[in-house]
Amino acid sequence: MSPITTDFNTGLVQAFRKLDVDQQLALFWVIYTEMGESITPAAPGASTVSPDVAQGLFDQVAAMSPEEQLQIQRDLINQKNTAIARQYGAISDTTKLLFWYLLAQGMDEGKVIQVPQNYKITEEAQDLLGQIEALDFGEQITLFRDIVAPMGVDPSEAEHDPETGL
Ligand code: 45D
Repeated sequence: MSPITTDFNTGLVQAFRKLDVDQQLALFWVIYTEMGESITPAAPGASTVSPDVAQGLFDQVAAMSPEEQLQIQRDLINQKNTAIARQYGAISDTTKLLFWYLLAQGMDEGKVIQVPQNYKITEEAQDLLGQIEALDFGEQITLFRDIVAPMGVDPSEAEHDPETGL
């Protein structure tokens, strides 16, 4: 099933994807720091979310070294065919969002590698942040779902990667 991308944010999704991988991660982190408190993981009606699955995936990442944790996140964005990316690709879009939320919380708690203190987002990313801030909460959620949906790889469609053997 292909993700439903609403018209209002197609441009924003594309602009987000055009940033380089580290800028995408850094911007996503800034977004979390600004909206984190308004996210309620136990949101009612979140019928398509599987907390145990998101948690299981998070636990695997949390057990890795900081360098591996960063690599995993870059690989997800780059749709590299790895074991984690295949598990990620098989879960629902809202569960993917929950997984990113858990990662961000893990960063807060010192369980996941953190953004270096002096790391700056580019003017382009800053501009995009301003546009995202101008959306209402519901539109923002839809946008983030559209951003995280295609990350990872669909295990049934991924091409063989000689490097990972998958
Ligand atoms: O060294 O219906 C750099 C649910 C470079 C519930 C780096 C929800 C240099 C159900 C790359 C900067 C809660 C799921 C290092 C709804 C360098 C439901 C590292 C809503 C180390 C609606 C960068 C959920 C790193 C929502 C590690 C709205 C960056 C969730 C990592 C929103 C960034 C989640 C991360 C958001 C950002 C998560 C992990 C905004 C995560 C953001």
